[in-house]
Amino acid sequence: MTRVARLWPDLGFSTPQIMAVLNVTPDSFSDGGLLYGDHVPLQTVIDHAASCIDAGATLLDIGGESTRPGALPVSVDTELERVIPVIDALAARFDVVLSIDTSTPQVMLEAARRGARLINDVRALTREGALEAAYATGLPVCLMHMQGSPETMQNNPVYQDPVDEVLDWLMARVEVCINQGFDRQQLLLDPGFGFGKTLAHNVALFRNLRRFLETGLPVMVGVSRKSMLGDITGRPIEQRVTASATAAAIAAQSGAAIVRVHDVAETRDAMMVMQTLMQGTQ
Ligand code: 7PJ
Repeated sequence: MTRVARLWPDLGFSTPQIMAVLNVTPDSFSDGGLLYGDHVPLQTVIDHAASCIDAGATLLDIGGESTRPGALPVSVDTELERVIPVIDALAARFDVVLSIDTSTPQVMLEAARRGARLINDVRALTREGALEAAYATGLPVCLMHMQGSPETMQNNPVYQDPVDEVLDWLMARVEVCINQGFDRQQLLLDPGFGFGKTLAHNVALFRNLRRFLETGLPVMVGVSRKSMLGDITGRPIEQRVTASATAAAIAAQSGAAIVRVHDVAETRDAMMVMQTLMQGTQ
C-alpha cells in the first residue's frame, strides 16, 4: 500500500501523463530494436531517456520481451539481462516513474527490487506465477487486454462486440487481482490496441473509451506508430508520428490517464494544443 501512495501523488492524473516507450529488444516493431543493449551502449539508452524526460515524459516503460505480431517469447535470463541494467541506470539518474513492461514473474520481482514503480503487463498477470509475483511487489499494475498471443493474435481476430468483450475480460482480471489481495487503486486498464484486433475493433474501442473510464479505474492507451494508424493514413511506421501524436491527444482529451508513446515532444505539443483549445467544449 505504501508503494501505491508513492506513485499516484507524484502523478496525480489531474492531467494526462506521457509514458515513453524504451524498448530494449532486438526486434521491437516500431524502432527496429534501436535501443537494444547488446548492440547499443547503455549510455545511448540513458541519453534517450533523458531526452524523453526533457520533452515531457513522466513515466518510462522498459520492456525486454517483444510483443510485436509474430514475436516469440524469450527466456527469463535474456529478459533480465536486457532490462535490469537499464532499470539500474535510470533509477540512479532520474526521478520519473519507471515502468516494467513484462509478463514474467521473476522480472517483475527483480525490477521492483531495483526501483521500478509500475508493472505494465500485456498479458494482465495471466502467465503462471505473475499474479502472485506482482502482488508481492506491492506495485500498481496496468492490466492490458490481448486476444490470443503475439505469435498468432493478428490471424483473424473475432469478437461479437469488441467493447463489451474487452471490458468484461478486463473486469474479470480486476476481480482476480482483488481476490488475490490487490487494492482496487493499484489497478489500471488498457484495451490493448492492436493486440488481436482489426482496424474496426480498434476504432470501436477507441470511440468507446468512455466505457472503460466508467469503471473508475485509470485508463492507459497505447496506439503509437501502430498498424491501425498505418491502416488509416496509408503510411509506413517511420511516417506515423503525426498520426500517433493526434491519436494520443484525442485519447488524452477523452480521459485517458496515461498515453504510451514513442514520440514524446510531438505528443506533448498535440496534447497541449488540444487541451487548451478544447477546454470546456465537451
Ligand atoms: C502496449 C503495451 C499497449 C500497454 C505494447 C508497441 C507494442 N503496453 N506494450 N499498452 N503496446 N499497456 O509498443 O506498439 O498498447 S508493445
